[in-house]
Amino acid sequence: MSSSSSSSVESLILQLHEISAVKFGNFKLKSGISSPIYIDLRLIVSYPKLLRLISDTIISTLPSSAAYDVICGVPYTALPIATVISTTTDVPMLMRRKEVKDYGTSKIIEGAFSPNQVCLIVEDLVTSGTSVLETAAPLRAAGLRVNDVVVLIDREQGGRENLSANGVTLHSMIKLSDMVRVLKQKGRVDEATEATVIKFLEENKKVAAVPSGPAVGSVIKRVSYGEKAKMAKNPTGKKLFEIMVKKQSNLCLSADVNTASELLAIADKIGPEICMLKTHVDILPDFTPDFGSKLRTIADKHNFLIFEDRKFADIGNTVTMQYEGGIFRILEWADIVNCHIISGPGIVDGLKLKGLPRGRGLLLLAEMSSAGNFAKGDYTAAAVKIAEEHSDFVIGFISVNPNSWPGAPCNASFIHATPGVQLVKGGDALGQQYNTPNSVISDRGSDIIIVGRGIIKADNPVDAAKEYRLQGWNAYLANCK
Ligand code: S5P
Repeated sequence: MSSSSSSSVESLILQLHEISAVKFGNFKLKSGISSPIYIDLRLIVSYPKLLRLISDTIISTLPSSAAYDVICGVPYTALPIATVISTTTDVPMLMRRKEVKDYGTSKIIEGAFSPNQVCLIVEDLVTSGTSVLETAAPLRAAGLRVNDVVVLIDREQGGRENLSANGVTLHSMIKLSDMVRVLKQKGRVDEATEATVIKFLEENKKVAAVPSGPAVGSVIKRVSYGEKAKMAKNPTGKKLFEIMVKKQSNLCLSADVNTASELLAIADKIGPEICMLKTHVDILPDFTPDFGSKLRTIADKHNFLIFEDRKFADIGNTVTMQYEGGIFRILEWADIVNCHIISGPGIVDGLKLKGLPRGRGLLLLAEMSSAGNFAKGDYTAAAVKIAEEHSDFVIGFISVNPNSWPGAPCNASFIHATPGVQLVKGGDALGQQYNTPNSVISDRGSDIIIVGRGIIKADNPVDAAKEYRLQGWNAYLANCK
């Protein structure tokens, strides 16, 4: 770093201290740990000159290797910094939404860009790198390339390493240890405070790499998919876990498209990324009797299972006919179906009568993702009981938060598949509620993410599927050591 930039960094540190953006004491951080130093950069919007100095420092100290076409600030504190950099350098800016309300009409990334452009992420403070990764994911899913992030302050708690593991190079203007040294040199803090902060940084060099994961130390160690495969009693359940291990994918595509031909085309394109493909055949106007065998051929080619999301709900006798007969003949081609338990255990007996001899598997809807649904508490517990009584046929559950179930996690041979997944939290206009892949796999203890519109409606569904797959798999690995 040149002496002029190091003196501007020094002046930056002093000014941040003057406006109380840096405080010393005892503070509880988002991750749960207590810290002797606290940084709050939200205040900088009230100091335009300082905001300009931050932006100028960033621009002048970024190495030329960090070339970029657009910039994107991590919401919310870094947005004004990114805006000033953009207006100063004339490099266009993008904005990433934190929440998406209605997926049909709004996008996660706002602004004009073209695929393969390089996007520089701007962040105010990095601890573990969580927020940066949460911004990199939707940018990458939209087809942009993310190689670098520039951050005003690096807390030096594993962010650099975690980001690097995800292909992002961290450029920091100020390291926390340098900051406290400068403040000590300039007489702003005493020796004891400096020592406490340095000791804290030494002792907390690593914060979990997982985006928005549980606090360090509270990660629930999970049974690996390989172990689960060995424990599974049903051949389809076993096969599903084996495919997940082989393909390193816990992604299920919910192929909710308008026609059978579109479905077959997307199954072939996304097939390499998924362990399972979920269908709603009753929405396909061009369904023909050979649909099942065509989809089977694609499933065998790419090694994924077919899950018809039929949500049977009738009495045992009726569902045997619905499963086997009609124009769809689901039993012929679907490896897995699901059912509600509203009608009692007889529904499982009925489906099992037809499915078990064919080696098929069943998922019980133990919870639902939609707002105000009634599948909770005793209802969920009843689903677990029925599953345990039929573990030769029931392979697991449609669940939303299995870690919250009493006695969780229940019998590890069961699979948990969770719908309502998008790269950002939010929902649609009709009650659907979304959680992120990491929160579903890591915090909520599920095994499979079921993603529909997050992939189907993406500008580039293949890129989006790759991103979901990576996020789902990394979340699994982070919990499975
Ligand atoms: O509780 C549920 C159960 C299911 S199977 N909530 C759901 O959303 N689903 C299904 O998952 C739903 O029918 C749809 O096919 C998919 C979610 O699609 P997305 O577009 O919202 O990701």
